[in-house]
Amino acid sequence: MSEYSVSDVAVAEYTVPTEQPEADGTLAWDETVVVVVRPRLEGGVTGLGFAYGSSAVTALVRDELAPLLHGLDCRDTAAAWLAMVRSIRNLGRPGIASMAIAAVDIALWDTKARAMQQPLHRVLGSVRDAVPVYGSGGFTSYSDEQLVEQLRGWVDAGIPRVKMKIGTDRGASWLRDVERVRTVRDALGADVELFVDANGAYDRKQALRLGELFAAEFGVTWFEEPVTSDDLEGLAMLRGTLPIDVTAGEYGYTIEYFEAMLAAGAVDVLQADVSRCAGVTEWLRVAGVAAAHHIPFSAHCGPSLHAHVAAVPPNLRHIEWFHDHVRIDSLLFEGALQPVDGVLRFSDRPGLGLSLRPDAERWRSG
Ligand code: SMN
Ligand code: MG
Repeated sequence: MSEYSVSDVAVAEYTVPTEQPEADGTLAWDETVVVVVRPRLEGGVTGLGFAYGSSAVTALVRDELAPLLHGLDCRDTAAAWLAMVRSIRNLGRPGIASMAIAAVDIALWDTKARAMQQPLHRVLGSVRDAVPVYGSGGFTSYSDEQLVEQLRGWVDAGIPRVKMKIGTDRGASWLRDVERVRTVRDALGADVELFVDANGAYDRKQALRLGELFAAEFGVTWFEEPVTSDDLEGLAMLRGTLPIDVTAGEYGYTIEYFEAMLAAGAVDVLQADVSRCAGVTEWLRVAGVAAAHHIPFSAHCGPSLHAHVAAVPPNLRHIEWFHDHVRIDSLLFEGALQPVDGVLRFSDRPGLGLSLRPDAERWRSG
């Protein structure tokens, strides 16, 4: 045992209701579950990492993964990651298991950096000292006034790119989508980069027609999940036809998933979520696979989880400043970075730089 050996792992679950019911094209929700993992070392250092998910993720972390860490050297993140992946073989890697591993892996990387008294991006070895963000929200459940107010708020705060949800009613209310995109473009002016996210709501030809319209009429430059991410052929057809970035990847949990998406020529920009694809360890590998295909890389949601790791890949384009997660960061943690002039710059705080707020207990759910 050494000062770097894990002596204990605290696991806690927090459930934070949304301010109002939210929806995109294919899902509605009114809360977010956050699973917080805090490894403590023999030398007294305590780290913090987390992932989003459900009580099933909490149970898997607490009952199956945390026990694997006892006595492990926190610097051996690759060994810990491998042990966790091997342990969940019969549970299946995608989905809950990958999210649970992510929470632990992120926490271990944070703990390692804290033990070294370094910000995580220093331990990882960054290529940039600032990471661009794009504002993301614009839920289909919003009124036009709420939609414009939210997106304009990010632009007024110096963020020159914003994303809104389309695909209303699983694509059935596409005329409403057109009017909402028109309303946003008219309100924000021509200089703002406007992204849209259909969450897989459209069929191929519908996505083709709407993508051409959004590009020609409203200067949309990013079309996320125009069809389901499972339709690699459809994504590749749209990518080959539309004059705007076709993007996907948020439902990638394994490196093989991302390679299949890239090999199919399905995206112009690959997205990956460190809280889903089994943590920092795998997210960086995925960035390398995207680079091998000469494809830009974008971090999905979780801005405080991605800030430091996003400093590393040369092919990184931006981080998603996702409304729900920005709000949760402010309610549960101290130390979350705030964008200035559309970028996140690092503090000298060790690790991810986060600490649990004393009043976070009000959201405790497990
Ligand atoms: C999204 C992310 C998280 C929750 C709901 C929807 C969306 C996005 O796909 O990319 O922001
Ligand atoms: Mg999305």
